Amino acid sequence: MRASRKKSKGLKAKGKRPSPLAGCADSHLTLHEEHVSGAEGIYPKNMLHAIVQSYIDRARRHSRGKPDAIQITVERLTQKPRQVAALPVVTLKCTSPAQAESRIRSLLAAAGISERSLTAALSIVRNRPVMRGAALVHSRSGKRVEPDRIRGIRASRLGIAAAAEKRLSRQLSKFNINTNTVKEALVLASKVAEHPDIVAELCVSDDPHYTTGYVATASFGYIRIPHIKKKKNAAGGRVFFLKETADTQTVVRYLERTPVLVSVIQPCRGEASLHEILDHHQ
Ligand code: PML
Repeated sequence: MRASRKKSKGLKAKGKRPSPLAGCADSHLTLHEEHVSGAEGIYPKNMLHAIVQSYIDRARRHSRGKPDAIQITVERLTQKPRQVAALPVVTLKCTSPAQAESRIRSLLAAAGISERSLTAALSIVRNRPVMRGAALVHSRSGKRVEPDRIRGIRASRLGIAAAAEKRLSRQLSKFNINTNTVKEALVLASKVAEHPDIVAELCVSDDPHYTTGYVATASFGYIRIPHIKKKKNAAGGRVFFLKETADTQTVVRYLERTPVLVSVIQPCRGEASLHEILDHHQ
């Protein structure tokens, strides 16, 4: 599901022109539209009607406001989804964007990401316009290798099995974080981390009111980072760090085309300090 809205006339009234990149990042958007919300999943055929209805309801009551258009695409999978486990979830103790940056540096360095790659990634998630998809950055050289820097890579064909979602909801409820935003980000991060050539992911939401981001790796799990940015900041994005030896096309095909279904849930923890997370990992 993709919901979009015509851009407000405010831009014109102030004599501003939209950035030549704004709105082009999503292939479904024109220069005059902006993204409101999006979601996807993998479901059995008999749930189709209920799911389409629930996506329409979600699109109509998103915190970013009412959409002018809701597009829903239904696709039959021709390949059985690969079943994977969700990454374990933990929330890093963090009280400010400055602390978040220093902790992200420590976590990503421990995951094998070089200073140069980290600098490239931070500039991607802080700059405007926001890419709709993710950037691919080599984990040592910091080289960007996504084929289209405006569109980026859209991790797609992913979902969570109904029983696993119930278990996940129960776990997340213990820590008051049982929301679609957390569950969907976790499903995406779990698909991404499953690829042997992806070393880590950094994500900052571009929602100006959502200030929790995450770092995810196969071995650390899904580490939520509160206060990753200041409120009202609409910058954000995703960076997938690749091994230098990765074949970019193969990774992109996996991310965009291979169906992956989360069917196992690992234990979730509450808050932990950086040291607890690093020690837990050893
Ligand atoms: C997004 O999809 O916009 C990013 C969501 C990040 C969720 C982080 C969390 O709260 O776990």
